[in-house]
Amino acid sequence: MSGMIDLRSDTVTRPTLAMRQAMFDAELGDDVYGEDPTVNRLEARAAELVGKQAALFVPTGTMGNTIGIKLLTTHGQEIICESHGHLLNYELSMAAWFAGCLIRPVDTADGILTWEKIEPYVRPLGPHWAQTGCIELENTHNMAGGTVYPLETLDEICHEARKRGIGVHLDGARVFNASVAQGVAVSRICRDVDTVMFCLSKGLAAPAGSILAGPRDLIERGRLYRKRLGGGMRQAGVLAAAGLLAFESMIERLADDHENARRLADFLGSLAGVRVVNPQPATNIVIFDVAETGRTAQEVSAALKEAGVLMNPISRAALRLVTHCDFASEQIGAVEVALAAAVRG
Ligand code: TLP
Repeated sequence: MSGMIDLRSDTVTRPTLAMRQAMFDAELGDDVYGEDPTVNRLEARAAELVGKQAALFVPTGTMGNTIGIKLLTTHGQEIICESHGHLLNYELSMAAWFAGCLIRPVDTADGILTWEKIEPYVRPLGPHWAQTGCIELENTHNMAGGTVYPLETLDEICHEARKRGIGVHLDGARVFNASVAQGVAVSRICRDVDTVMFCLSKGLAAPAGSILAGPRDLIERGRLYRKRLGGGMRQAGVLAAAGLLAFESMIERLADDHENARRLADFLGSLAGVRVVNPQPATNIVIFDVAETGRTAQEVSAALKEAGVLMNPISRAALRLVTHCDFASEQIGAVEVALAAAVRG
């Protein structure tokens, strides 16, 4: 919202001027015929970045996850997913609706699954059980506070899953944040997963669009699912142009967002009654609990709004703040003043 400091999400980022110019100049065609040169370039570059054979431009992260899960499962199977995962909690049960699968949630303290935690939930088909169809991982993990998978943990999960013929889908909505935080290429993070979705419209600041990438045969089937879901976007090159520019100009600067999140987490930790769930944020998300202040998260959010700062409550006790390119370090002082007053009541 204009005039406000908006920390509700990195989805609120607007395209840069250079992106708008690139959108204006984009060479276009009908993408349902495969004839939009800008979409074709975006898909090729995206596949290269994540180290997969092929990529598909989809309108949203939700559609990318929906198709990714569909490609790795058959009706009546189970999907292993961390219990605070986006797939389970924020995607209108698309895994059930479209893929016909049940999500088997696994609890963790920090959003990061390990093979040790997953293994007890892996099921063969039996007289009482649905078979595990795939494992879904979220990196970074949104509701755990932008936490990042250690590479060895990812590698072990993928290795054990592959041995058992179970696919792994990565919800990498913010995988570029993970890559910058770890100082490793996105292709290394995605090396052993079967399919990966990432968003152009979050920290990378494109106006819309996500990518689903994986083996060529799966992505070709995915193209048909995209059409079924109403995602054939015709001259989508206007959007793809912004995505292509995002790859060049918006990735390295994510480190600034991480630094701003760390500074805000430090400040929150100094406020009486506030417990920061992730006191050392690895990326751009901070979750904090205000129960001890005697105020609800909704009350704190409303008080912040009065002071010109937007943050979303994510439960009765907790709020989430997300830093991004439309939030500058010069604005941290104003946010701190608003936070101190809002939690004091
Ligand atoms: N996340 C949004 C909300 O839906 C919560 C946000 O503000 O963070 N995977 C992950 C990990 C996400 O965080 C999101 C969006 C998605 C998938 C879905 O992307 P879209 O909104 O493009 O469908």
